[in-house]
Amino acid sequence: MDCETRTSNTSRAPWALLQGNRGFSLVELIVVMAIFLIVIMATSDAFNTLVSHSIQQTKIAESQTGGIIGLEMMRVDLEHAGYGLPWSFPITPEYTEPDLGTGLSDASTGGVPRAVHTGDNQGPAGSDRLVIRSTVAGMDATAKKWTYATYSSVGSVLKQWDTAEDLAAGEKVIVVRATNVDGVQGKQLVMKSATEFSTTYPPNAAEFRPQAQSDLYLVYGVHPTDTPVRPFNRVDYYLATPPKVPQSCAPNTFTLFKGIVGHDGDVIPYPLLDCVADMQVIFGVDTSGDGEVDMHLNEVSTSAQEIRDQVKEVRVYILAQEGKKDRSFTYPTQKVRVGDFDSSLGSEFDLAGIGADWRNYRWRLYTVVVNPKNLAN
Ligand SMILES: [Ca+2]
Ligand SMILES: [Ca+2]
Repeated sequence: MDCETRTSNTSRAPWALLQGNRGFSLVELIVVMAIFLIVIMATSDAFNTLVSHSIQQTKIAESQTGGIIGLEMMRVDLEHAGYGLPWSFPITPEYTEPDLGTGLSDASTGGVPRAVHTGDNQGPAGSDRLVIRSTVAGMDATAKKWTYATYSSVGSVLKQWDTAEDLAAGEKVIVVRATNVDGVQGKQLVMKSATEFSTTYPPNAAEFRPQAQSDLYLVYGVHPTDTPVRPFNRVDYYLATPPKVPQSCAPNTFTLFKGIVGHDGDVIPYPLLDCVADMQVIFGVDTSGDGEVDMHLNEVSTSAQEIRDQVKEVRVYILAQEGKKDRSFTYPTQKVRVGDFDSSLGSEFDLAGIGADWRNYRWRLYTVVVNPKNLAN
């Protein structure tokens, strides 16, 4: 009995069901297929929306340089901001920087060089001037070279890469001593005197050689021939009226320049983009020390160390004309936000300042967004 009951119990449910259903009718099949189709379409729609949203968000975070090489150069210089800069001096050096705007020279105080900052709204039409310091901020190959020296009882040992990247005899270098005190890293400039803060490769003078087994001296190329007048290189990005204004540019626009601040006292300007109405810089800073940006500012602190510790993001906004004047075209808005986040950041550019025909130009906002990786290295 037990056995029979069990058999009937186990057999009844599935068998009964199967016996009752000989198959699906065509109508049922169509209905089921229709439901499947709707479900697939709904999920793929949702999926597409998700994908396009995430692509948009990535784009927002990325730079929009429109393939303009000059803006790529700016991005690269910003990425290298701070590279090779000394963080401290054993004695106050006497170095020089030309006066290119209020508060833009670190030499006036013999100060530790700031990696990146701006002359906020100091340029033409209230534009910003962007200042970048590093050893690589130059156009020549020397500025991209570096090596390190370790102690030896018979003189220092200089690392050779055995490539074209090796520093050559006669190139001008600075030497920075890497320090680590209680786990806190530092980079102190090696100096002979207040005015002798650089040397010629190879750095064989006793003052520029490691003094002990534990010493690690970093050697950075600065200039191929000129004795550096400051222990770093510097480039500025700024708007100015070029010697010959392109005819197609709207009135009251400027050219974006990269200016290499030379060691001979000259600034060599390289034009990057014509017909620019405004350039604004915004900094994303981490004031709480958790690595995440918690504040955006028009200008950063005057302390080199705070800049090194807190600047996590540099955003540059450039409003420029695209193409020629077009009588048949009407630009929709008179005021353009050259900035982000809130109205106090960047500028609200009034195109009416360009002239009566501002509507007949196509205005485009370019953005360069960089997370500088060399500030604290
Ligand atoms: Ca500004
Ligand atoms: Ca934070």
